[in-house]
Amino acid sequence: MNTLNDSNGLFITFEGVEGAGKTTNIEYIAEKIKASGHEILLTREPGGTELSEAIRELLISKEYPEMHITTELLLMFAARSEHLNKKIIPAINEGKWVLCDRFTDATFAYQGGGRGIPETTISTLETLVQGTLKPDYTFLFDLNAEVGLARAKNRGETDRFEQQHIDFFNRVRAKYLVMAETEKHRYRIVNAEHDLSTVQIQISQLLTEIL
Ligand code: T5A
Repeated sequence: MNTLNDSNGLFITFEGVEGAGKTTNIEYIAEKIKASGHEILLTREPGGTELSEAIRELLISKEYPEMHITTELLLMFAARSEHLNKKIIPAINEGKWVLCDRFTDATFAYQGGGRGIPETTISTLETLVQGTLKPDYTFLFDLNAEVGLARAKNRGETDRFEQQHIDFFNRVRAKYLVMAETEKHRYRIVNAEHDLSTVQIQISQLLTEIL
C-alpha cells in the first residue's frame, strides 16, 4: 500500500442510507472548504478511478441480482484498493482535502449491518487494504431509511441495492449510528430529514468547527 507523508492533507468521508443527501451536499461542502483556501479532491466509492468505476458498474447493476455476499464484499475492497492507492493517498500527500462520497464505513454498514457479514471479516480486509488509514472526519447524513429510499426512488431508475427490503436499510442505518456512537471523535451527525436549507445550516456549523 502507498503510505501517507506528513502533508496537511485531510480525508473526509460522507455516509448515510440511500437518498440521505450526500451527493447533493458534497458540492456545497467543497465550495465552503475551497473558500477557506484548501485544495479539494472530490471522489466517490465504489468508484473514483477508471477500474474502480468499472467494478462499481458490476456492483450496482441489476444484471447480477444473485451476486454472492462475499463476492460483493471483495469487489467493494478491490475497488477501494485501486482508489486508495491511485487517487486518495496521492492527493492527501499533495496536501489536498479529499472528500469521498462513502468509504469503508459503508462496507461495515451495508455488508456488515445489512448483509450480516461478521465485523471481524470486514476488519481483516480493511487492514489488508488500508493498513491503519482511516478518515479524519466522517459526516453521517442520518434519516429515516424509508424517507431516504423514497427520495432516491423519486429520482427515477433504481440500482441493485435499492431493490432491497426496507428492513435491510433499517439495519444499515442502525449500524451507522452504532459506529457514530463508538467513534465520536471522527463522526459528525447531520439530521438529514430536514429541508435542504436547514441541513446546510447544520453542515456550515460543523464545518466551522473543522476549518
Ligand atoms: N455500497 C457502497 C455498499 O454496499 N458498500 C460499500 O462499501 C460502498 C462504498 C452505491 C451503493 O453502493 C453501496 C451503497 C449504495 O447502495 P452511492 O453511489 O453512494 O452507492 O449510492 P446512493 O447512496 O444510493 O446515492 P444516493 O444518490 O441515493 O444518495 P445520496 O447521495 O445520499 O442522496 P442525493 O444527494 O443524491 O439525494 C437523493 C434525492 O433527494 C433529494 C435530492 O435532490 C435527490 O433527488 N434531497 C432532498 N430532498 C428533500 N430534502 C432534503 N434535505 C434533500 N436532500 C437531498
